[in-house]
Amino acid sequence: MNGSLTDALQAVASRTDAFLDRFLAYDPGCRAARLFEAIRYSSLDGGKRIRPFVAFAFADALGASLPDEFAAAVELIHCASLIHDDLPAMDNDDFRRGKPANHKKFDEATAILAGDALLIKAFGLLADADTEAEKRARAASRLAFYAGADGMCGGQQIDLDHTGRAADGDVLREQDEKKTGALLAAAAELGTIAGGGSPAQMKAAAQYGVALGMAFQMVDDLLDLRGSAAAIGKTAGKDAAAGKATYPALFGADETERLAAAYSAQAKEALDAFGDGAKAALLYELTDFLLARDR
Ligand code: GRG
Repeated sequence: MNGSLTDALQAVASRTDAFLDRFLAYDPGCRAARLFEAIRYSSLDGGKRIRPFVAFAFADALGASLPDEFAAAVELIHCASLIHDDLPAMDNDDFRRGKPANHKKFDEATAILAGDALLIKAFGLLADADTEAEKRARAASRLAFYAGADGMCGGQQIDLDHTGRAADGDVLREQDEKKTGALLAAAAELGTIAGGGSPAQMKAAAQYGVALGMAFQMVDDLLDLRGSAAAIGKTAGKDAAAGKATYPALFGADETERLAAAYSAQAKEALDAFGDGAKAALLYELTDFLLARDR
């Protein structure tokens, strides 16, 4: 990946879109066409593709290429989580990525199935990835760990359990390390696996992902507080209305900004394990970019 960060992000987004467009092709005449349509609706067109970018960039930092399947698998899990997150039983949001949420465009049962199918497709991709069997198995194992009850699903449970109830900073930290940080850590680890990274680099990749996720979530909270729905692509001001514990509510907006910057710096420190910094330059830049984002 050469050129500026925005060019590199665009390149990964286009590459991921093209790969998923082929991978998710289907016969419109088949009886389950509505399910495929719902799957494509929430997987193509609209995401920033940050997780694929992180996976590609870690492989790149190790001088290796990443199988497209690794990047796509993490992104499909992310897409599945967004579909399920928007359901009435979860976060109950009518909009996502600037358009009606999956269950609004289709229906709840179809949205549940689309999320289910995407999760399964993600692991199918890893099993079939164009790389050595040992790397495929390790990638599947790490993604399962980070997406499941020890990671993202666990974080979502903590979130649900504390909605409308008091939550302190420790609760919020564990919630977001898991809910948002875990999948970014998975992306970083999968890139490191593809690049043949050392155990120390695997650990550093996880630290980068989790710290980036914490900063990301804090910025998300600030955007929810200050942003317009048009800018963030989903309902703004929803956290307060839903009685969610957020960093600005707990610590104030200024302190949340300071904490987000501190996590961002922590993510950069983890990159020391990847040499003098030149090879991981885009990963440094990504931390600043996400800190300053407005959508
Ligand atoms: C289906 C595996 C699975 C899990 C279900 C619903 C759920 C458990 C978890 C939800 C986790 C969740 C929605 C975390 C928030 C993560 C987050 C900050 C999303 C926004 O990410 P962006 O900004 O989105 O990268 P785009 O749209 O750009 O892809």
